[in-house]
Amino acid sequence: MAKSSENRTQSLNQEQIKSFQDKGYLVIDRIIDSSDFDLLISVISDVVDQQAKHFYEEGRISNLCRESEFDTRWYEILKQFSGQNEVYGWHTTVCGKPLFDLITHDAVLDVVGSLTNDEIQFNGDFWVRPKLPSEKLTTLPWHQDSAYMPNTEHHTHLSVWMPLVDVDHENGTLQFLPGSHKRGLRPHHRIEGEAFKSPTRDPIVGDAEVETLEMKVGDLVIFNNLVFHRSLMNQTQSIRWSVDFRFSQRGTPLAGLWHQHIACIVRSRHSPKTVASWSDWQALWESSPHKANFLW
Ligand SMILES: O=C(O)CCC(=O)C(=O)O
Repeated sequence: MAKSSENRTQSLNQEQIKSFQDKGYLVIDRIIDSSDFDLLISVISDVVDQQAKHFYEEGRISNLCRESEFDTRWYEILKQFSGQNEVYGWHTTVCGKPLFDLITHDAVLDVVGSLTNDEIQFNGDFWVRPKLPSEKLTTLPWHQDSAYMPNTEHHTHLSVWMPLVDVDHENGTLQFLPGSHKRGLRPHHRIEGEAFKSPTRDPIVGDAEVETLEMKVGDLVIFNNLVFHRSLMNQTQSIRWSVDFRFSQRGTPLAGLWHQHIACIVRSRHSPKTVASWSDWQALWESSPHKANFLW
């Protein structure tokens, strides 16, 4: 993928690094040119198109909604038969070079590299999330990522989350509790009927500040595995699409993570020859259990 020359690819400055360390997350505005998402959006749109044709052939829908926009089509298709997302995130269906090009985008790696000494492993985890209007499945409770990723709490794991449409309080953006990572991993438990584990105790202590992110396409938020965050209900009539992936410093243990088979080095100043190309990663993907295990 041609990485737009207009991207302000740059390392984080000291102030940004300190803010990340203090708050556990950092938002960076306009770091990626919105056109750099075009190929991934095209992959997603193809999946939507294939699904629409499938539902049409099954007689479940009468309108393929071909004229609809990216941020409404999937919803308009599902609405015709009161359908819903079967999964909280798309994985196998969106895996390909456009996704890998975003994971290894210079601007993304410059940010991650500023926090990992420029020795970066992609830990294999990635999701494209279509958050539908009023959908419970994709509305995540307060959580720390380490509560969902066994044995990760003693190392830093970094999530990069990018909206594919502008996000705000109305359409299901993320909220963060600044500084909440400093208290370590809190106990989480599963509640009957809920897809995601929740903290056993409310993480909002006293009048703790909650930050609600407002982000445009091209902005990025990076957060660590211990900061409390959640994603709000989408109260609009369009879809909140986003993409996220996870990284850590080279050498950080990944044993036990379900996606460790597709982890790879994506930047290294010390051992540049170990950096995976698209074809290296494709080979890992092809021989991993993921292709067979994920319906989406
Ligand atoms: O995208 C979302 O709605 C939730 C993302 C999230 O909570 C996470 O990546 O940990």
